[in-house]
Amino acid sequence: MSHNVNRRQFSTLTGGAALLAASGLPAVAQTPPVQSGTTGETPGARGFPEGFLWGVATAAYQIEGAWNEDGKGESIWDRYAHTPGKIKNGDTGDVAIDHYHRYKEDVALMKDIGAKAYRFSISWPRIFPDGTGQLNQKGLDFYDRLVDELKAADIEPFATLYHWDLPQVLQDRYGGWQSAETAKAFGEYAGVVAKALSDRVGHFFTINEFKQVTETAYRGVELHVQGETVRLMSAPGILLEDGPLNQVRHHAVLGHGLAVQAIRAMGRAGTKVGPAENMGHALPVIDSPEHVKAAEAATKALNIYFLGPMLEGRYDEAYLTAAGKDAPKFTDEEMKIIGAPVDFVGINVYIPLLLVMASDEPQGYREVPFSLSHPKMFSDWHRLSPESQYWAPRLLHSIWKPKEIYITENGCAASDEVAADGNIYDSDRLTYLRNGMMWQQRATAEGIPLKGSFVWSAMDNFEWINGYGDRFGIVHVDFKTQKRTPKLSAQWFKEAAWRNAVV
Ligand code: PNW
Repeated sequence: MSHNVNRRQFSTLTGGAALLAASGLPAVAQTPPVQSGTTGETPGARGFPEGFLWGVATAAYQIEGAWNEDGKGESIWDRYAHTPGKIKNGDTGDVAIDHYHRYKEDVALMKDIGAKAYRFSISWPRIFPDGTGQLNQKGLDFYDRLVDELKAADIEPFATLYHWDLPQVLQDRYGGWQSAETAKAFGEYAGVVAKALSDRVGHFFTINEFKQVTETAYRGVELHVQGETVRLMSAPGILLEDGPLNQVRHHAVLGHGLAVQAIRAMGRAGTKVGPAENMGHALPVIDSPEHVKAAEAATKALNIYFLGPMLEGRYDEAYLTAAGKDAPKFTDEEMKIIGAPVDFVGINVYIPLLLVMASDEPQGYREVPFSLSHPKMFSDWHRLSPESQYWAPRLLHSIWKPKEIYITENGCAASDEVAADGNIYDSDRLTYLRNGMMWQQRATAEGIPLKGSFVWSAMDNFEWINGYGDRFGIVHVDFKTQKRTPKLSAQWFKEAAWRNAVV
């Protein structure tokens, strides 16, 4: 039986393949052992530039568990998930996938599936249980051990400083991002982490997805997919009017800028820093100059709150005028901080917000509706758009010309049935990733400085308000036993990373 042959062939592969071999998945016999510093053959047109980083990503609250261990303070997500009715099935991140205790096994798994880089996030309340002031050394030690483990496995660490788990004390004391005090505290925390880890961590992301930190957290966001309206809310779950909400947005980009400054001041020389933003982008109906121009205008308009000010150091005049008395209050000095030069821009790419065509209207584009039958992935909100993996970096590049671009998240949830043989044949995720990477490959081939790409996610984890219902991992996690099993998509990832090409 080919199944057995593959297992036998697999066992001849060195080290890294062991876990995949144990899973007994078929059709991987040709997967060479992963050797550091070596690249596979690139099949012509589908190859990526040498050194392209094939990464996987996670975030602290979604994987770590150990929510109150080793001196960690409470975060707004601990509080939110502990509040009845907020999370599907009453799930919490108290244990999550127990990564805090299983990080060695998890790093070994990442090595097995051929990841060259790992984007993880640091839990602020582990480092500063009170938000500021007294450092919790035990919390910092965890990331120290994790980074050492990654370096030993030849996996490049990329650290996100804020992936939504604000120390609850800052929420209680200042109303969280409603106050500039939280932005200042974030800058201090960023400096301390950079000082401690930048001898080994060369890349820091400041804030993950500004929209979720601000709008979804302090207003809630409505999404319309296939005729259904989905309302998303995030911790702390506060409903603000327009003026205060704009101020929250302002404090988030201010926090980013203060963190950039602190990392430059406290980190090792050459440490790179940038945001990880879910960049709103528009797709042109057709790839022709007039429609692409329309997509540029629309994409610029979709980023007036965050990427615009961070990359230009100023707010869009039309935004300020339209907001009137609700416009954010700011100083020139703050705008300089917000616009502090970054080394790269990270973008999480999931869905296009608009489909547009050329227009003579002053705004420069006309919106075209997505049809009701436009396909979607497993998550309600997940409109299918492999081409976004090309258009998002391309539009980012044509509008703001950042030096380097990373796709900090790319992936999808899937139903992930466990087959009779114990494997997870996630054909939809595999197709999703393959097609997405085709489009990313096109971006690199056209000279867009896309340096690497992180699959969301390395492992199944706590999917915020959807709890453990939506699995995004390329490695399956049995949430009862904590057993990890690489899915079919992990084998695809391994082969693609090895070949440095779409396979
Ligand atoms: C991201 N949308 O959130 C987050 O950074 C991750 O923590 C999360 O697990 C992952 O994507 C999957 O949801 C998103 O509405 C939230 O388009 C909302 C959207 C996309 C991503």
